[in-house]
Amino acid sequence: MVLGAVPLVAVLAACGPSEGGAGAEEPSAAGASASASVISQASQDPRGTSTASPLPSQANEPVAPSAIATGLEAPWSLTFVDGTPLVSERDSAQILQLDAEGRARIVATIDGVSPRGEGGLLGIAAHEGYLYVYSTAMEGNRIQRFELVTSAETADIGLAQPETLLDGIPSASYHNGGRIVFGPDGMLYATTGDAGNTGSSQDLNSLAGKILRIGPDGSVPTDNPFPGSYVYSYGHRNPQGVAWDENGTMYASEFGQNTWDELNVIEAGANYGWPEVEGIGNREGFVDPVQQWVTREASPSGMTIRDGSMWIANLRGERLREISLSDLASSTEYFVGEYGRIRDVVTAPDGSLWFLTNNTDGRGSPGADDDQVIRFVP
Ligand SMILES: [Ca+2]
Repeated sequence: MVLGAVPLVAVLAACGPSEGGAGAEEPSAAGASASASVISQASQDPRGTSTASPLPSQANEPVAPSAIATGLEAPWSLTFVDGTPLVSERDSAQILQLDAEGRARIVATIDGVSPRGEGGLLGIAAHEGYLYVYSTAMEGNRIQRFELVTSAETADIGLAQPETLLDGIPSASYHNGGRIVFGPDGMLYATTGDAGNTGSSQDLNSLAGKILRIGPDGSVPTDNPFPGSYVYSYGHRNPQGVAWDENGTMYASEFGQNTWDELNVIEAGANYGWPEVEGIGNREGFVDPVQQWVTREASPSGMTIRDGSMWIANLRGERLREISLSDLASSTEYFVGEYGRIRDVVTAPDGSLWFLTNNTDGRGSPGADDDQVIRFVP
């Protein structure tokens, strides 16, 4: 564990453009990712620190996008601990704490992470004094929690010893799911991918291709839809975003294969169709998505709900998408092609939206400041 503050180093010589092959979280992407080097005007410091001003106390008025931090490597997930942002990096397996000047301090490197392809250190979620972590280990994907230890003097955040809550979730180079979010019911929800074995998604005895519901201590909740099982919903291919509205309705984003990416309303015990159906299929026994997109314009990952709308980050589609909760069948697009690939979007404690670019994940064309954390108020 490194305790000193370290400035972020811009990724100047990262990998060039490459595309996922068939079976990747995104389909073979001919023509994808045309321009990924447009950099926010707010981030000109060559050391990678940002000129973003301290956060305002409210976020009622629109604020143009500005970089909170730059020079991250394949950042995957963002969460706040008492207002302090933490970011996970997929391949370095590091948890980073961002300060108001955009500098990143290494909170911890998660032991036993085995990055390969789309696997590595993926989702993080802070909840009641713990940081929950989803990562790919040699033996599969796992969910661990670490007690958060914050220095009273420096406000530096640290992690205590890991407690493994669930392991052996099928993993592969492709389709690891990986988003973990606490629901309004106080339970931890985790998205898992089919790990390249499409038959797993319909197999209720497999944890692959599912949305799981887990007690904060790793127990199986007694009111889960399938007694004794973590499985909450099934028939998923590679879901990577979940969110709830004020009424407790749950939504999830999902990567399709070659044709349709999906937005689903998630109900306990329901079957979302994969691999029998991709997108809207009108087939009995399968719940159809409430909205679908062609994969080149989507590849949806993290999502959040703010002020009556959901916001979804899109990788190959290189855009944020806003969907009004009052009209789930239509959407509005933002920043198309401006920042490149986008992996996650969250609502900050002040009501602003923060998103993570993902041009260094092996499929993008990173600019000098990539990858970035961008803040704005719509
Ligand atoms: Ca489906």
